[in-house]
Amino acid sequence: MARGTLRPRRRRYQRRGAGGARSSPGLKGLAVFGAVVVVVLGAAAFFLWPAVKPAGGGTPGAITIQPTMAGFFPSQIEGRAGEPLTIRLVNKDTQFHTDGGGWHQFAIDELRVDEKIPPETTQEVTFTPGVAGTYQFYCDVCCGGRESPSMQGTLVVRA
Ligand SMILES: [Cu+2]
Repeated sequence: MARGTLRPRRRRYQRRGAGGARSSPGLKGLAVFGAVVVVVLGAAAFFLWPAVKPAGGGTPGAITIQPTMAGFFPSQIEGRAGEPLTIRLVNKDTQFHTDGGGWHQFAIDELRVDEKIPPETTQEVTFTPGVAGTYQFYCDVCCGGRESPSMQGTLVVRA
């Protein structure tokens, strides 16, 4: 009984071995398919890269903030004392805004950060907060300026 079941199994194994010898056209097909996949993905990456890459090159690890007429998004960010912090400011407002002409600002008085962002541009600012604490950042060029509670945000710097 045991031998009876073993034999067909062995035969199946041998057939598979013969199939392996015949599989070279299949391998060639696979290689062609692989080459096509590489070319198609390469072309897709080539054409899509401008759409997905961060605007303006972009610093790795940068925190993206979008300043708008309604405030900063996000308005709460974090950093570490002694470590450089890069903020990427993405201003999507147009020059046709009557209040401030589409300009925004990212300023932190205590850290002497003062960046003004023209309409429809992306700008980065890098600074290193030396001391842990909570800092207010604000925009003073639109929507009632600095006193407007919506045009403020908080940077928490951890030790
Ligand atoms: Cu603003």
